[in-house]
Amino acid sequence: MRHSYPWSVFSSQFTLILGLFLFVGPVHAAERVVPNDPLYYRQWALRQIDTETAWSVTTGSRDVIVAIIDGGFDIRHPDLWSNVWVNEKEIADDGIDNDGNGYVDDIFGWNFVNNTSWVGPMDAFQQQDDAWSHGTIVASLVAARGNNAEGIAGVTWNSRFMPLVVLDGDGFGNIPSIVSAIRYAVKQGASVINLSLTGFENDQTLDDVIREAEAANVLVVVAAGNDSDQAGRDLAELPVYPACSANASSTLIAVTGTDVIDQRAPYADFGAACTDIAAPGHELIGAHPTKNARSSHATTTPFYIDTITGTSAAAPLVSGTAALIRSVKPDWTVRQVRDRILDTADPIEAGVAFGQVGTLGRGRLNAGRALSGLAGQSEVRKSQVASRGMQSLPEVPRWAKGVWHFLEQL
Ligand SMILES: [Ca+2]
Ligand SMILES: [Ca+2]
Ligand SMILES: [Ca+2]
Repeated sequence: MRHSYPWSVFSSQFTLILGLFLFVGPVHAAERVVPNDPLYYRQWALRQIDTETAWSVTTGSRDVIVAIIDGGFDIRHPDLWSNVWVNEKEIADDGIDNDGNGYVDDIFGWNFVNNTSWVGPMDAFQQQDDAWSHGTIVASLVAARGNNAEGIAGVTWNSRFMPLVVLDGDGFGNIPSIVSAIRYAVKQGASVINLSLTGFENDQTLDDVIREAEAANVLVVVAAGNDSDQAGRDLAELPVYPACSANASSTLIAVTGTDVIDQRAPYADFGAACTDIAAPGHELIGAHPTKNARSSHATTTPFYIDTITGTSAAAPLVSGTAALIRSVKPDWTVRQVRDRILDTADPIEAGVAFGQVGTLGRGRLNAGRALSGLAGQSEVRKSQVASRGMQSLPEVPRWAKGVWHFLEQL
């Protein structure tokens, strides 16, 4: 099984022009909530899905946990560390499985590749430098801490992510690891699972565990995958899993990618039977593993990277939106959350190439519409204004002070 590839690095010039365009763009209406994160102005994808309206309803509950089943994670990243799930029933580094869940010292999740408690970025042996950073990037798109005057904002600012490693440093993994990780996520209290990975094997055990997740009211969001061919893959001809699994039409949400003008992103797979929705998946900015997360990358690692392309980036936006919904509607079933996300998508068929109409799901994700009207907005907003300074949150640790921002050097 291989995670969704490729991410590609496009010319920085294009990205800069794009950022400038968005920076001078919309004036924010009063009911919108805008975070103070310095790189937020580059997060065109969040504007596209209208998270500012969604954030006027909720910026995410700490009680909602999104399991990110992916490659290794830099959980010490300054924009991630305060949103990492912690297994409070486990004692770190004592060699004992304190909570009796079968995993020794699983304080921050588990590495199912090496069967260890170390969930950090893993070594790449095939020099595919984007694979080792994949988990960090995906986690940040879902749940980078918002409004902390640092880096970017995740779709949910405050919900926590559970790091579960199933892909090695080259981006490869196997189904038993993924099945175990899904079971772990369900048992440890995740209510959303993000799978930014695909494979060609249609496996019954994977189908079964996704159904187990639904039975436990855990929503599974998956990437539709990318093809190395810029044209993307027609999933009707060559299906990938779990996007095209037997669960696809009811239990999980399979996500393809779109660009800034709501056309299918380069590389993004498509197909009526295997895609439920589209979300921005081209030239996104996300957190990148920090220098000390893996020493061999010490000279080449910015803290943020703005050339993330692929359905691996699109799926986390849906997972983050699901986390926001679950923050205000904790009692909703998987079906209710799924229907809400699909029913409130923006139609994009008009701009889709002839022959691909109907192959990008129900439309492009709109988090603002998905959240609108779900909670007593005035009360929620009042508490958000009060916490705007985020004084109650833990301080940025000493080691993370004075971080070097690649983008600010441009
Ligand atoms: Ca344990
Ligand atoms: Ca222990
Ligand atoms: Ca931030």
